[in-house]
Amino acid sequence: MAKMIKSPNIVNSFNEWDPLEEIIVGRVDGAVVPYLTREFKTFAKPEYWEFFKQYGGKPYPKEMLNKGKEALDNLQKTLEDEGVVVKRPEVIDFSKTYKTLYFESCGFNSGNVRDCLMVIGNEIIESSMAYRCRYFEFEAYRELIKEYFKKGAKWTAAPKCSMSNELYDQDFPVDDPKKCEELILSGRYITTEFEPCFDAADFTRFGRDILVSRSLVTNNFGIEWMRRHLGPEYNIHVVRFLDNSPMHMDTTWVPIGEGRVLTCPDRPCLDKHILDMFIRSKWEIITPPAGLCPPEIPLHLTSRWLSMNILMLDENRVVVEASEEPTIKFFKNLGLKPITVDFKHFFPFGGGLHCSTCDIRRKGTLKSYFIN
Ligand code: ABU
Repeated sequence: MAKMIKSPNIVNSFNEWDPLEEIIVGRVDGAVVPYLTREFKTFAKPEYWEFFKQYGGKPYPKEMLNKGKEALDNLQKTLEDEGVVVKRPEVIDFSKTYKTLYFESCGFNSGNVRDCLMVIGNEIIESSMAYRCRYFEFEAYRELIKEYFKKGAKWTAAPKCSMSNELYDQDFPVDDPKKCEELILSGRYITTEFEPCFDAADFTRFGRDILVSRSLVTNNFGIEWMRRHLGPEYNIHVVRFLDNSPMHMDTTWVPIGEGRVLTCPDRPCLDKHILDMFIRSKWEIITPPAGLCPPEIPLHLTSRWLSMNILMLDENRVVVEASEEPTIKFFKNLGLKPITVDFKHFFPFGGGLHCSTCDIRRKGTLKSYFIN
């Protein structure tokens, strides 16, 4: 085995805004369109079901793929120009059909690193995930993780989901999106509590306090696993938002520095005790303008609020999609320096600037930002 050089803090990140030194930016090379399975109907936007019916199991159309790759390369260059070290995952073959004990699927893509990996301090945690087409996505990051481990990082893989039929509510009215929305608002989801499942992007890090939402892909079992795994050093706060399609917190409640958090006006926070915690601790809760998202960009899996799916380089610099003029102006008015990047062609692959990255190292230590 190669010699292990332990450099402390090769992996080090506790929040979303400390000065960024190193990051992983995803890839869409080899991306494959997921099949429109029962459970996937609740993840994909109904207006795009036809796309998934037509292309399910096939590579993404060439032009879409090339533009998606270019968007991620643009992000890499922008970050490097700002002095950030950028690492990219391995290219893996998502077109291979795989068969587990419980299901058969093709893959998807490794563009949305934020869902798969979470960094807490010097530990990299692989999510258990909940999409069958993402079952093997962790493979794309294993070479990088092994390197970080050899240099001293901690490495944990959360319990792998079986993703058997028991994980998905077999009575969920997947063909009736309106009914699904009503059920979701009443607290019933496509994912059951059969086994722990979570996407890392449902957790938002504020030092010792971590917020998490029950979503389509993160269940209470998964949240409890994380709570026990992280132990008493961290406070895990479960928070609810008014959201009929909850999927990741990074377009809903987004910290932009110590004491400032963005709130999506379409998805207000429903928990008074959480709002009180922010207000008591003198945090400003700020509403950003609506996302424009150019109409020619198909948002197969996401909302137009990808405009607030930004990446903080530190408390002054914010990476924003170049066409989101109102958001750019909004950040300037807050006294921040927007760093713009042409990134919109990544949106069809399921995320924005925050989704497509996972910060590996930020200069900072574990702190409390709240009076609990
Ligand atoms: N993966 C983040 C997408 C969330 C949204 O649709 O707003």
